[in-house]
Amino acid sequence: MTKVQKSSKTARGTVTCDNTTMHLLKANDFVAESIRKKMADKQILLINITSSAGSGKTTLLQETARRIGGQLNMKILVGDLETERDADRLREVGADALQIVTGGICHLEAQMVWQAMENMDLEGVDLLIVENVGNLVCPASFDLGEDYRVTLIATTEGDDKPKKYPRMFLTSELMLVSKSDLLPYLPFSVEAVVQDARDINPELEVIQVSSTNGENIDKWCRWLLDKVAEKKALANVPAS
Ligand SMILES: Nc1nc2c(ncn2[C@@H]2O[C@H](COP(=O)(O)OP(=O)(O)OP(=O)(O)O)[C@@H](O)[C@H]2O)c(=O)[nH]1
Ligand SMILES: [Mg+2]
Repeated sequence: MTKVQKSSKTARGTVTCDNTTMHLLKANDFVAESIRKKMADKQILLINITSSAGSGKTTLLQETARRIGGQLNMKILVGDLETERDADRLREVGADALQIVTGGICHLEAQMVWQAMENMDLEGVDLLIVENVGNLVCPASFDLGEDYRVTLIATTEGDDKPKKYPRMFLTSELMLVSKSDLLPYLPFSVEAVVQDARDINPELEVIQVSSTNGENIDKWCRWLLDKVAEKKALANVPAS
C-alpha cells in the first residue's frame, strides 16, 4: 500500500483561501441597511459589541446597565451559540435583555437581529446594544446595521491581537482595552496594542476599562450617552 505523503508544497500559513461567503454577505448587507433605516426612523442608537470569547462584554454591559439603565430606555440583544446565560445575567441587574441563540453559528447576522427586533417593543427606546458572539473573526464581516462597532480586547488575551485579526479593528470605531485591573500581573503593553490597532485604523478611539475596579466605566457610559444625544440631534435637524 502506498503511503500517503504529507504535502510539503507550501509552508503553513502561506495559503490564502477564496472568499466563498461573498453572496451571503451581500444578503446580510441588504438586511443591515433595512435595520439602519429602521433605527434612523425610530432614533435609536445601535451599538454592536464584539470581542473574543470571555473578554468581558457581558460584565461590562451589567456595569453599564447599573450606571445608566435608569437614565435612558436601553435594551440589549445577546448572541450566543447556546444557552440563555448572558441574557439571564443582564436581567439580574435589571436590564431588558433578549437572547439570540445562533444554534452553532459563530457570529450574529443582520437577519437574526431583524427577527429579534420583531419580538421587541422598540417604542421609546433610545439605545439598543447587541452583544455579538465571542469571536474576533466572523463577526467582523457581518454588518448588523449598527451606528458604532465597539471591540473589547482584554489584557488577558495578549497584545498581539490587532495585527492578527485586523478586520475587527479596521471596522470598529472604539476599542475598549478591558480587564485593566490585571495589567500589573500580565505581560501586556497597552501602548503596543493601541499603536498596532491605530496602524490598522488611525481613527480608532480607545478607552482602557475595568469592570472589576470601575476604571473609566463612567467615561464609557458618557461616550454612549453622547452618541445617543448626537443621533437624536441629527434626526431633528430640519431638512434644508
Ligand atoms: N479581572 C477582571 N475580570 C473580568 C473583568 N470583566 C470581566 N471579567 C471576568 O471575565 C470572565 C468573562 O467575562 P464575561 O463578561 O462573561 O465575558 P464575555 O465577553 O461576555 O464572554 P462571552 O459572552 O462568552 O464571549 C468572567 O469571569 C468575568 O468575571 C474585568 O474588568 N476584570
Ligand atoms: Mg457574554
